[in-house]
Amino acid sequence: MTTNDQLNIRQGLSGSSNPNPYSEFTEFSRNQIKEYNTIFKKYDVDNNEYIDQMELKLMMENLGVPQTHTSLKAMIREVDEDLDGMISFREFLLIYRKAAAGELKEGSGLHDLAKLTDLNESGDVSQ
Ligand SMILES: [Ca+2]
Ligand SMILES: [Ca+2]
Repeated sequence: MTTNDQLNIRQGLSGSSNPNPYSEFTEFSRNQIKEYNTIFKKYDVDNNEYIDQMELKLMMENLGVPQTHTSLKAMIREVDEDLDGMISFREFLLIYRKAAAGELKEGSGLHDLAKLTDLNESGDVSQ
């Protein structure tokens, strides 16, 4: 394998240009990914396929856990792998991956977000 191949593979894994959440996030069922997408779309108010800071603010208010400006920025930074300051659907799924792996701090914004939008096994919102 050449260095170039390895580079291509790495870009394929972390690139967001043509994400296929079903093959990347194999720990989630198709149903779960669909439900997460429904949640994502619900809060992507301007429909540009990114949740920006303002939309995240509204989302957290809607979930009953309003966040400060600083906290919103920190939440985005934690999953913003392409550093565009917004959360793509792929990055949105990272929140749930981190939550499942226990990587989110209890009481942090992302922890609350994942908990409040958690799905049960059939893929429905559990609350
Ligand atoms: Ca948006
Ligand atoms: Ca991003």
